[in-house]
Amino acid sequence: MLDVGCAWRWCLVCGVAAAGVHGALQSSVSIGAPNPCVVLLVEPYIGGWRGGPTASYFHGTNGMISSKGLAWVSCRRRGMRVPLTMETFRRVNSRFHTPSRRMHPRRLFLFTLTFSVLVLSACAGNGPQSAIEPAGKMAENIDKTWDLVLMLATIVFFLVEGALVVTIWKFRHKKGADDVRPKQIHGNTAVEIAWTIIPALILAILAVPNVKGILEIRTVPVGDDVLQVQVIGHQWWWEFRYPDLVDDQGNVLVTANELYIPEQTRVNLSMTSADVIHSFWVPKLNGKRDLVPGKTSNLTLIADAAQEEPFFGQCAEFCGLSHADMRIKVYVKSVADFDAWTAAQLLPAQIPTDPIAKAGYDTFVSTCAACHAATVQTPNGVEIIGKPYAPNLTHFGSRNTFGGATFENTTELLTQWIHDPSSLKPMNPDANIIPERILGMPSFGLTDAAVAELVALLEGWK
Ligand code: HEC
Ligand SMILES: [Cu+2]
Repeated sequence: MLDVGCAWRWCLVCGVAAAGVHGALQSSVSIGAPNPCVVLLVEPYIGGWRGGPTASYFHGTNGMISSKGLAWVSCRRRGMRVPLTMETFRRVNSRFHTPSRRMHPRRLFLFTLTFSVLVLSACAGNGPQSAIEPAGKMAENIDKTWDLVLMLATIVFFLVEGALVVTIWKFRHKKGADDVRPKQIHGNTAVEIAWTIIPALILAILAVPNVKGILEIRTVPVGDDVLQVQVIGHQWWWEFRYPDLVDDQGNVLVTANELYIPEQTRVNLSMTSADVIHSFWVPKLNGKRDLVPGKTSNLTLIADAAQEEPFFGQCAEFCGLSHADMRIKVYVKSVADFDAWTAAQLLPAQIPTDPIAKAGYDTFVSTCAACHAATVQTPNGVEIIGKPYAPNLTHFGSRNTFGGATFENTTELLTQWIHDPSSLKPMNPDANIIPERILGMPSFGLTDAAVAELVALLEGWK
């Protein structure tokens, strides 16, 4: 709807954020009992306009100044409420700014700095995880709702801030009018009804696309053309299983952290967790949805078009130590490329003939298979070696990243990982009490040679 480019929209985001700050400020004043700290906090904010307007600001917002001209300010420090006269108020006021109307240089500098940072943020390059640049039908749905909210919020913002600025200017302190108090409008029924009804109407309008969108997002897609993917959240990596993509033995395609999907296809993610609550979030493709142990939740992805670069995402529900390193990459492929990827992933890994990699395979079976599984072509046929408590390594060499899609899959980083995984990613391997509940990969104190053998094995398992 508001198709005028990202930068313009970011300016408005800043504006809305400013409105939020203003709202917080105003409500801290109008809760009725600001303590002196709040008064001091408000002071620099409107200090440029001196005592009179400050007082009228208090008047206008909460009618705190009684008809006898007393303001009641609760003073926490003394544990009692003390009356504050207009006189005291002015004295407090005058301590915080010079008599001049001009802004204090330091305040002006801070104001300019903050404003410039906000404006310049509009020039930032497009973020890989930006929800306002949707690349799929579900995310577009959310983006449209956001546009509507933004538009209404912008109108409200300019109306409210405009009224505020006009009031502050029109009713500012005038020379020689020290004893004149502004007219009190507290308790005006018509005004109070109006500002109750207007927000209710705005929220009612917003509820329509919101509820519609939520229902659409929650609908589980059905049909033969739907690609089914099981997503299992683990501390701190993602397991992806494709129940309908199986090899000749019926072994399901399993991978980790990097999700491959075909373009323009409805993909149904059936999600659960092996341990704590996680949340799957790839902003350009859809909103976030929690993965709850013992429950299944669904999320639909429909990507517009294949592209070389993956879509970025991450766990969006705090899940412990390495939550920040629990990321996702979604690769959207053409249907043909996806089929080729599927066929390659369903092939078993080979036992290497090269002696170095073969030595690595022996270590894999003796040590690593306690947690990791791989589908291997053995002399007895295709077998699944190992346990499924950690990422499946059958085609580890074909992954671009590892460790929760956080580290580039380079020889150097893989070597460091196998030597001492916790040196790359914070984990709790000491808390691995039962095999089903793994909180990180331990360091096995392997020799440099043994690590190099394992690297040769894993890089060969494309
Ligand atoms: C006690 C269980 C356990 C054992 C034994 C174990 N690992 Fe791991 N490994 C893990 C866990 C858990 C992860 C996932 C860590 C994360 O990303 O949070 C992991 C991740 C990995 C990864 C990255 C996979 C990816 O795609 O993200 C590699 C590679 C790896 N391990 C190699 C090995 C090798 C080689 C051995 C044997 C020397 C081994 N592991 C033994 C638990 C184990
Ligand atoms: Cu998580």
